[in-house]
Amino acid sequence: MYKKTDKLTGWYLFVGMVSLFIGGSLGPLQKLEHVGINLYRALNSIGLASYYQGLTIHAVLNALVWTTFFIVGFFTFIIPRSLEKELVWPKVQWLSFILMVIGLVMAAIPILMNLATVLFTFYPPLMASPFFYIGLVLVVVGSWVGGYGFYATLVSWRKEHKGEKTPFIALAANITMVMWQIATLGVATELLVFVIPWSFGLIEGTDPQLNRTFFWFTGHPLVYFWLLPAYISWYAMIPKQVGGKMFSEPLARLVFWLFLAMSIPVGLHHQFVDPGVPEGWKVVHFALTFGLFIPSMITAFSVIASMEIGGRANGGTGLFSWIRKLPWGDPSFTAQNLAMILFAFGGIGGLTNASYNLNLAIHNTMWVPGHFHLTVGSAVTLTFFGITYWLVPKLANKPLFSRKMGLWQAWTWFIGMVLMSNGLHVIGLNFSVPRRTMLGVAPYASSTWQPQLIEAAIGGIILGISGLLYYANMIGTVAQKKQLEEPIEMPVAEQYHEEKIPAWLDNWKPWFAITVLLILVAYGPILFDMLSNIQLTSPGFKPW
Ligand code: HAS
Ligand code: CU
Repeated sequence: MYKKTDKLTGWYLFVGMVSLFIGGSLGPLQKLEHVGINLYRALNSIGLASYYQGLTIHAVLNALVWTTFFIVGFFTFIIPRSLEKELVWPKVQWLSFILMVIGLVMAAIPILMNLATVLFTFYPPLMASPFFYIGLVLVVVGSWVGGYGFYATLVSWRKEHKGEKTPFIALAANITMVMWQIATLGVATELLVFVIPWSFGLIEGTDPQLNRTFFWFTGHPLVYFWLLPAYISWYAMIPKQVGGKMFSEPLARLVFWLFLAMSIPVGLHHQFVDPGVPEGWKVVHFALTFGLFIPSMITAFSVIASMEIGGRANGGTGLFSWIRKLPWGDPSFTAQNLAMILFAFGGIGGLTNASYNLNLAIHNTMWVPGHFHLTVGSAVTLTFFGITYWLVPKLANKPLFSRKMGLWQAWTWFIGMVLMSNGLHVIGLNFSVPRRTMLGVAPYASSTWQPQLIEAAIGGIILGISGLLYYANMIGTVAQKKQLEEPIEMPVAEQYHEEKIPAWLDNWKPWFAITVLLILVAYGPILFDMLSNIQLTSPGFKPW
């Protein structure tokens, strides 16, 4: 069973991993540049024009491509298993993959030709080649098409299982996909209505403020699109891997519904310093962002409780000694647990960002890359690595090449990230050191920044080593001759208490209605206002 779609999952993972390899390789170079060691010159001969082109490649491939390919591939694997039913439209899933690959190639060519050095936020009035934007649109549309196949499978399952509650993993994955499809309407509007016609010269100017607002309509929920698949693993798979049980399934479902409802109407917390956005609306988004803190805290509580159940079942006692009884020799668990610990700090930093007045101190400083390397770079990426430590052996039908190497990888990622993010947070907060800047040649760069920049560079190099360990292990796994002796199954945790799932936690309608309502309240008036005062006046700029 699932043979055809498993192959597809393998392809998604392959493209995602290759992208991360290329994008990730540029990371240590950035950190070295900041301490005055410019290795970009060496790459000039192979066509890399600048630090900024490198930064665009780094962020587009890591944050947009690796994540999206991994997530759609992971869902292609977990949804059928959770429903115990093959995906109903396997050809549509393949179409999704093909569209995403065409989009990736289309976006990659202008980036590599230095025609799209606009970083991953592609803020107008920076103007890239239209093919860059069209490529991104195709990647998103491809992911939507994948989502249609998932919904069709879920609908068909529900018809066959009238009166039964949707299994948690399938429900959570579908909620994530629906959230993503609503969220991406923002960037779709930005690109299709404004930016693409403008980059083709069909309309003369664009409205940067309006475009940014549409961008962040998508940009914030994007981070939960990355995070929620990791949450699926933490909630529903990790408890099984540690010999525990899921603390409370109703609570877990509530969390996913809350993320559906609240991920989108908070985007203005990325625009606190934008002058064209009325203060009152910033306060609304600030308050909703703090509301969103609740499902994350429920997650922290539930996931730790589930692990505690496992630690105690393995003979652990005392207030904390059960932690020692967790399977620290298993790289899949260790990677994900270290990801959680880093996320606790990333999350606290997120709340700092969301606090309107504190944001004024850290916006556009190195603090922000410090924050998102703990979140997307750790909570998400290190969890995805942890998942691949069982998923790739399963797909390849071969044992993991080296558990030891996997453990070294997880710990070096953890140590590298602690050093790097600490350095970045400190200089961002204390000295307002700007992000996205070639500090190595900035005339205003101060020697007082050096200790933390060096700390961050050491962290970056350790992360580079960790990345090499990961890829060596993955290649070793796939390339070896050994076959699996015992089959690997997707870990699915049982419930701790045999709780009944209330009907309202398995019902799309009320949650969908709340989602639409919150978006209308938080974005309706402001978008109406911006559209009524639209100023399509800005020409495109290509400063690179
Ligand atoms: Fe963020 C900027 C606010 C979460 C990613 N964020 C960014 C950017 C990225 C990003 C990429 O309000 C930069 C965008 C750009 O280029 O400009 N963020 C938040 C808030 C949260 C948050 C309030 N961010 C994320 C996640 C991301 C992500 C998740 C990616 C996956 N972020 C902001 C704001 C900005 C921002 C502003 C704009 C800054 C500016 O001015 O530019 C919250 O969702 C965080 C809640 C999370 C927690 C942590 C819960 C802990 C858990 C683990 C517990 C388990 C443990 C294990 C500890 C409160 C669930 C224990 C172990 C044992 C062994 C027992
Ligand atoms: Cu955000």
